Amino acid sequence: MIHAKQALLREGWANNVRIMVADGRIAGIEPAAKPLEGDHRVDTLLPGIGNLHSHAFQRAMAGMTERRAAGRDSFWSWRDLMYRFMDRLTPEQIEAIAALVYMEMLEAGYTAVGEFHYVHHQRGGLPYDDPAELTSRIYSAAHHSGIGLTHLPVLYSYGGAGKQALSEGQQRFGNDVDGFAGLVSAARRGMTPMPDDWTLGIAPHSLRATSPEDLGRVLEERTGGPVHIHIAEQPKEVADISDWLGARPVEWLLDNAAVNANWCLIHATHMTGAETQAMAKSGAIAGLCPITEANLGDGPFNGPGFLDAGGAFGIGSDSNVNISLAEELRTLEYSQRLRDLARNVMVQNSGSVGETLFVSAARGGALALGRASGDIATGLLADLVAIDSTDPALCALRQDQLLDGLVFAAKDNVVTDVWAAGRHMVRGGRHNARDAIVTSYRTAMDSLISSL
Ligand code: NGQ
Ligand code: ZN
Repeated sequence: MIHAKQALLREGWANNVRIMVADGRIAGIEPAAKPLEGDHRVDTLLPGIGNLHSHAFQRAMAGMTERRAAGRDSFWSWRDLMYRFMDRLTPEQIEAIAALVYMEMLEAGYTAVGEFHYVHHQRGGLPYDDPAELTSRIYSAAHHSGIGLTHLPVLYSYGGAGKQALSEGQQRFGNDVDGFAGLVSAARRGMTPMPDDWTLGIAPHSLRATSPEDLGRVLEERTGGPVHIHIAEQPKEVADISDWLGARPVEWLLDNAAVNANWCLIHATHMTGAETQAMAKSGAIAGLCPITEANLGDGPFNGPGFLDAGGAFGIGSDSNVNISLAEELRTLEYSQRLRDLARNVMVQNSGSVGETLFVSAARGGALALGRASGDIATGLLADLVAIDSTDPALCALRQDQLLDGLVFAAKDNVVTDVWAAGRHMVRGGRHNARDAIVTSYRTAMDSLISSL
């Protein structure tokens, strides 16, 4: 049992709340209750947020691509460096990095992650003896960390729009539709002994890395679970897809696939007004990754247009250059303010920006991850985050200002406790297995750096 001085329930704030947890789910909620002996007592309880988009391995190159070379650096020059970095990674290193990443996510208040997993093969493109070797490594890391996993094996068949061959740097990603089907089956088998709250989806990497025929086949063969795809992140991608398919990426996808609330469109940065409205109407979740989008120079999302059309969104840490839930939400709002020369943009009509962002991202993230969570409500998974409202950054705030404080004024160290499907992984702001995970990570980094 958990007792919270205050909790943000589906219906809104409540005081002195006891939460019953059984089999990883919220079994009962009792407001205006006294704590009983044995209860785990926290200050403020919030729904946990699902981080809907991660490439875990990229965490280990954070800080390595922020140095200007001659000429103009761009998303595409960053991508070349990322390919070179990725090329040497061993399965052991990939596991150690992912464990660190998932631990950091939990400590930041994320309770689940959508791992958009596309490094499948050995250097040069030869499959491992077990073609799902690297999927197993992600599973081990996630299991060790306790995070809720939505695993998204990626179909990456071509090097660029128009079925270009994979480049040298992309050999480790490549699968045709049959290879991909084998990988998904293996990923499904591998998930059997894993926690019940885990889910499997699929992820055609992007329109440029697949083809209309291949995409049609994988969608036909899919047996459920969410579908994630990168889309319209960069102007060049929009131009390449338009030249090839005769329509802009979001426009093409909405016209050619049965896009609905099982879909998560990652980035969706460069859309026309009409695309923005059509995407919102489709029910697809916008998978926004504001820190990475800023880091890579992608551009700001059309927040006001999407919200006006009733669109749903969640957040992802994507390249994992910095894992911070509050900063992710803050960057989203600030990107809008900087573009629009306005304040308090990501909320329709009136109300708290921080609370709106937090609640929307919790619900949108759960939808995108195919996870029965996103609120504190009976029957949902016990994905819960406790923060300390007595922290100096928050102590002067009223209840209805608290999440504005969390998003705009506090550091992630206000997070005290985190439960993922009832697994109590963070206490006193520290992950239970922090020391072991950090030690393995350092060992992995030593071996990696000496191999470069
Ligand atoms: C990714 N990153 O999948 O990690 C991509 C780059 C690619 C972003 N789109 C890789 N931010 O495009 O091949
Ligand atoms: Zn991505």
